[in-house]
Amino acid sequence: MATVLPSTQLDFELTLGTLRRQVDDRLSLWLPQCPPQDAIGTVMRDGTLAPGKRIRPLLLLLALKDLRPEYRLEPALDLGCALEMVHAASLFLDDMPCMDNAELRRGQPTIHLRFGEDVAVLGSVALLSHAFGIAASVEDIDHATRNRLVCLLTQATGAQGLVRGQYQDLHEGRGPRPLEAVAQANRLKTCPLFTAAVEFAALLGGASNHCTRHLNGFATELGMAFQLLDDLADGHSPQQSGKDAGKDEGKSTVVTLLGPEAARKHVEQHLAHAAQHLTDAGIGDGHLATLLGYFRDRSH
Ligand code: GRG
Repeated sequence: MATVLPSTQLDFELTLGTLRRQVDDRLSLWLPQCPPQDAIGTVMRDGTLAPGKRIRPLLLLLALKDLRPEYRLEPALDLGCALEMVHAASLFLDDMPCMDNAELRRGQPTIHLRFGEDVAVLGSVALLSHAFGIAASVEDIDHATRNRLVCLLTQATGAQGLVRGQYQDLHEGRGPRPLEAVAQANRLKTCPLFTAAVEFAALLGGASNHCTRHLNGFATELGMAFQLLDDLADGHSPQQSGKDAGKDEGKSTVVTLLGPEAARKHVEQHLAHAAQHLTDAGIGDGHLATLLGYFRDRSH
C-alpha cells in the first residue's frame, strides 16, 4: 500500500526534489560537454552527475531559505555546484586502490576501474580547479565576500580539512584506535564541506556572528551523524547503498568499535545537538530543522 505523507512533509519533499533538480541542471551547465574520447571531461561530468544525495548543496540552499528566503538562487546554486564538485573529486580519490580500493560508487563501477587511475587523479584535480574557479567568480557578490568564500572552500578542502581527515583515516584507521581518534578523523573528513555549505549561506544571507557560530555547530553535528550513518550503511547490500559492502572490515570505526546499536545512539545524540544549534541560531522550525527529521528516521 502506498504511504500517505502529511502535507507539510509532502511539501518539503517537493522542495527537496526541486532543489536537487536545480542543482543538477546547474552542474550540467558548468561541467564540460565533451566527446567520449575526452576522458578527463567525461569523468568530470559523469562522476559528478552520477546519482548522489547532493546533501552539501542542499544544506547551503536550505540554510539560505531559512536565513533569507528572498535571496537570488543563482549565486547559491553556483556555490552549491562548487561544493558538489569538490565532493565528487574527493570520491574519485577515496575509491582508488591506494585509498579505499572500492569497486562500486553511486551504483556504478568506480572511476579508476572504468577509466584508469591516471584519469581518476587528473579528473579529480580538474574538478577541484573548476570548483575554485566557480567560487571565485560568483556573480552579484562583493569582492571581500567572494574572497572569504574561496578561503572557506580552501580551508575545508586542504591540509586542515578533508585531506587531513582522509590521511588520518588511512594511516590510523586500519588498526585499533581510541574512539576520540575516530571522531577526530570523521570531524575532519566529513564535516568541513557541511560547515562550508552553511557558512556560505551565512555569508550570502548576512547572518550575525552568533547565528553563524550556531550554524557551524549544527553542520558539524549533522556531519558527524552523517558519517556514522555512512558507516552503518557499510552493512547494507550494494543494491541499497550503491557502494561495496563490508569495506570497513578490519577498520576502526564507531560501528566496529561499539557496535551498531551504540553507533545509532551516537547518531541520535549528534542530531539532538544539531537541533539545539538551530534553535540557538533562531531557525529552530525552518527547513534545516525539517531536514533533521529525515536523518532521525534513518537512524532507527
Ligand atoms: C579534496 C579532492 C580532495 C581530496 C581530499 C580523498 C580525500 C582527500 C577525502 C575523502 C573524504 C571522504 C571520502 C569522506 C567521506 C565523506 C562521505 C560520508 C562520503 C559519502 O557522501 P555522500 O553520502 O555521497 O553524500 P553521495 O554519493 O550521496 O554524494
